[in-house]
Amino acid sequence: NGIEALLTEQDRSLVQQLIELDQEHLFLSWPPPGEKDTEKKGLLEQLQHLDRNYTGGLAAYIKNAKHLLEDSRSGKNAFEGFKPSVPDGKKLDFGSAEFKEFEELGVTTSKEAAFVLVAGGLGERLGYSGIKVALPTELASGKCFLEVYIESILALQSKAGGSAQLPLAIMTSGDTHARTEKLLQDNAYFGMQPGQVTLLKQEKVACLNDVDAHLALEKDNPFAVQTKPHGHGDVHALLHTSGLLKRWVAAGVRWVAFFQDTNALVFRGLPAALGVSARYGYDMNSLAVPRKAKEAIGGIASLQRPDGTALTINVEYNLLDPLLRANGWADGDVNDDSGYSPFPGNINQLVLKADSYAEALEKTQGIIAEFVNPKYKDDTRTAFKSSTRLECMMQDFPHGLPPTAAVGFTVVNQVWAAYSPVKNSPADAAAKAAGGNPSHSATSGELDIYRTNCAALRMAGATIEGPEQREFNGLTVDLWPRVSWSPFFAITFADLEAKVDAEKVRLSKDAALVINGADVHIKSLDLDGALVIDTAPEASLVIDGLKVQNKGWKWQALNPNKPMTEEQMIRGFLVCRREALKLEYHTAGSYLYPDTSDASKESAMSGATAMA
Ligand code: UGB
Repeated sequence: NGIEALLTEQDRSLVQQLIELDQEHLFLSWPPPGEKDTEKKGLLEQLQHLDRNYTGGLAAYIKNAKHLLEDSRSGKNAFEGFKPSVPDGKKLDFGSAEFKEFEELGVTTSKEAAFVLVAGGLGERLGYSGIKVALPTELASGKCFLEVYIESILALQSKAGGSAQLPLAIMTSGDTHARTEKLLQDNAYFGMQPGQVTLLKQEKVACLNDVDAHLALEKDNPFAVQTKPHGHGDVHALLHTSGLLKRWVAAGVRWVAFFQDTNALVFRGLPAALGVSARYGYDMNSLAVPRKAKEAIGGIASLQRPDGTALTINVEYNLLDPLLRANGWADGDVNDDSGYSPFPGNINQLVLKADSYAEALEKTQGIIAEFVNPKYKDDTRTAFKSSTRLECMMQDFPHGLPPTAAVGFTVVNQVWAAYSPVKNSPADAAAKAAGGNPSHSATSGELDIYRTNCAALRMAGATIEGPEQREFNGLTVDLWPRVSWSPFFAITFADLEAKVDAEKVRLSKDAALVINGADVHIKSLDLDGALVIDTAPEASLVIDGLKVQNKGWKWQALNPNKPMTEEQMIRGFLVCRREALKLEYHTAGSYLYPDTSDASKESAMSGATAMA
């Protein structure tokens, strides 16, 4: 039916291969030569594209799929014969002496670190139409996730000193690539050198119609194969096939730190995790959180294989309960006396040792532990409700490591301090909260930043009033004073303690404090209202004896009858900015505020404005 005439040499070999792999159905409905040739060409191009973007090509994809679909059909359990136990790792109290010690070690370690942000997912679950990294982390400063991440890396870079530029790779997808690139370009890469950032775009993979791994054509278009995302595990193959990881290792990178798209607090825990990796030489270290039993995050477990070797790995939440029950944990996935599951919660924030990582990718070509999760029509497990595809998860990387590898975790015991992602829509968040689980919503994501900052200030000795209990989007939440500081001001506890004489700081429960500047020292401050400090990198500001009382900023629940933005809607509040004192110093110099000396009164006062 006209296929011969259309084929290039390359097409010919791919089509031949596909026919040998029992995929003739892709071409059987083609009309005679001369009809629908453009559409036929389109399908051939798409097949070439799918072939190029999977390690080993479509032939390897179909072979892997047949194997995994057979395992799934026969009900083979991926963890069959594995005996779970609670793994070893480091548990740290946020702000403790030990935490600070690891944090400082992590700062030194970060000189040889590269960073990877996985940001290929869209915010469908969240009910947000934009890319998630463009969402504001909190409304006090209005900084978006990507800005906070990049500033955190730059803050670590400037603490490391020298001219080294810490590299950042961002995994995007067809859904997020163009908008991520534009966000970076429109904002001058948030201060990074453009060459410091590499975008790696993940491609979708072909869908499968049945247990024999026949590729699925679109329902309304027989000239297009259905495709779906392959999962965040693609990051490993992309770092390998792009050659980026090898270039990093050659340039002296020793650690690779991974993080997700909407966790503004990740850099509160990541330096300490880098320190733990360096101290214990972990090939893989998961920054983890205490996990509530049955919560929809995976549990990190140590699994003894039938051959006696052990594998420390995340067990996804739907598999943990049956695995535990099959191994003598009569009640399965339940909390222990601490009120949490004994298995630390995986949050996909990983620190990998670069050389063993590169070695593992060389061996596996970056294809690590794929799985398939078809929804079967009935118990015969032969037909699917809808097409499926192979998937992979970044946290499954230990499957690529030798049994001798050192795999550990770093738990920050205070669950709100290092993990509060923005994942769920208001309705889903309310349901999670009702079930006693963290809501992981835009509301909690913002309020946990204030809570963590207030906790850090309190630990340093400040008087922080509050919190006030409020209700937003049906969630009952603690609203702490709205404190936000730039990573350049403080990326570690030691920075905070060096810059704030906390015992002489008091914030009222309604205070809002935004610090946007590196060289700012607060010697004494009494704040009841809003204060915004904005200084250029060359300006040094000391605040001493400042008492602020103004109408401030109010976090107001939304009125459902009034227009609202998507960013406000997913939070359930808006900020009514009534009055603030704004201290702005945009030119080089040393400033004191308030400055009561006659000589500098004029220049100091010119930096301060009351904002309506
Ligand atoms: N992502 C991609 O970059 N590409 C993809 O194809 C898919 C996602 P989700 P998920 O922290 O609570 C994970 O969708 O997969 C990016 C862990 O598996 O937010 O449901 C995406 O942009 C789980 O064990 O999470 O669950 C985002 O940055 C638990 O740790 C990241 O991957 C859970 O996260 C995660 O994607 C959690």
